[in-house]
Amino acid sequence: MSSHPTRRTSAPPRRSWARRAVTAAVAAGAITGLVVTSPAATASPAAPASASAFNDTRAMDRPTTSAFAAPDISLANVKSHLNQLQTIASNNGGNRAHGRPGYRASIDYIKAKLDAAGYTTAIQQFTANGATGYNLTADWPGGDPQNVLMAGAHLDSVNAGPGINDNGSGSAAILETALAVSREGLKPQQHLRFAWWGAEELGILGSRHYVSKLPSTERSKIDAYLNFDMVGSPNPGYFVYDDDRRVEAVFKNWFAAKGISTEIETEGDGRSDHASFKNVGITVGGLFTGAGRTKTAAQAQKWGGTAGQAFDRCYHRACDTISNLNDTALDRNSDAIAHAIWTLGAPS
Ligand code: DTR
Ligand code: ZN
Ligand code: CA
Ligand code: ZN
Repeated sequence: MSSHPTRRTSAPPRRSWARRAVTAAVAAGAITGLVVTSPAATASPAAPASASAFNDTRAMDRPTTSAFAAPDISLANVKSHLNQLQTIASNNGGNRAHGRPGYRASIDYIKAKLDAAGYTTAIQQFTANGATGYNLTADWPGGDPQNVLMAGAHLDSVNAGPGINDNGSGSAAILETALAVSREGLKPQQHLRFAWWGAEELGILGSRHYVSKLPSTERSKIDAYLNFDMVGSPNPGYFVYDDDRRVEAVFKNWFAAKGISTEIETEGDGRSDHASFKNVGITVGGLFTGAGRTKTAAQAQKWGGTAGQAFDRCYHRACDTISNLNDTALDRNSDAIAHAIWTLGAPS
């Protein structure tokens, strides 16, 4: 989506936990995060039931060790989902756009995977530009219903093409992360909710509809919304949303531990579904590998790739196909997403 929706003028009230957590995190030098590969592996007493991951600073200070690391997200599995989305587009007029059969088929593919993995799924319908749109939510049973961690990605493409990087990449990465939660039998403190949005390319309409229909009592339960829109660009950059220092640190520290430098996402405001949540005062974060902007020489020096060329030369074009990906970037971002879910979800 390239337009910029109107944004709130007054900064919405920030959660007190965010200030406490940021203070603690900054004092600790960095958030290393608590992650666990399975409930049995939890090596420490569970945090008090009332403490959510966001205000249990002990969890955030605990070192990330192999006993707590999120599982590796299989690049092969992520690409298998992307091959399915490519096939869906190829079988439905070449795209997965809002109002077209390829979009609904994409929703049905993802929903079936999540139903089989034990998620509680729901499809929310809405109308945009005279056509029916669909949002898919998937709740992982358990966790504190008063403290929800959301991760989302828009599933629609533009009409021009299959939208494999934009945004099959984000959709497939969070799908495989959700399936990993199920395979690991994760028991997070937070209640986990994953979401796939419709009609983002028309102006973040699906996520805007979802938030507009969410009662304020439900909105207040969402501790953070993490957005993943284009995470496998062929000439990739590594950008981290800079809306919340604590959430940003979870991502930045993960990349730094792998020797990968990141930049803050500067053009992101209003440019994707996180804006729907930020506009109502919900903490947001996310990752991005770049769209139509050109990679500078300095960026090519640190990230590789081609200076003077767009991060994604096929952005919003028919050539945004299964071959329009950088596997290393897709794999790294998929693993970073899992790390964030395990860390911010703070297994109990
Ligand atoms: N809005 C996305 C592409 C996009 C452009 N800039 C940003 C920044 C952060 C996230 C996404 C984007 C789209 O075309 O779907
Ligand atoms: Zn787009
Ligand atoms: Ca991986
Ligand atoms: Zn997008």
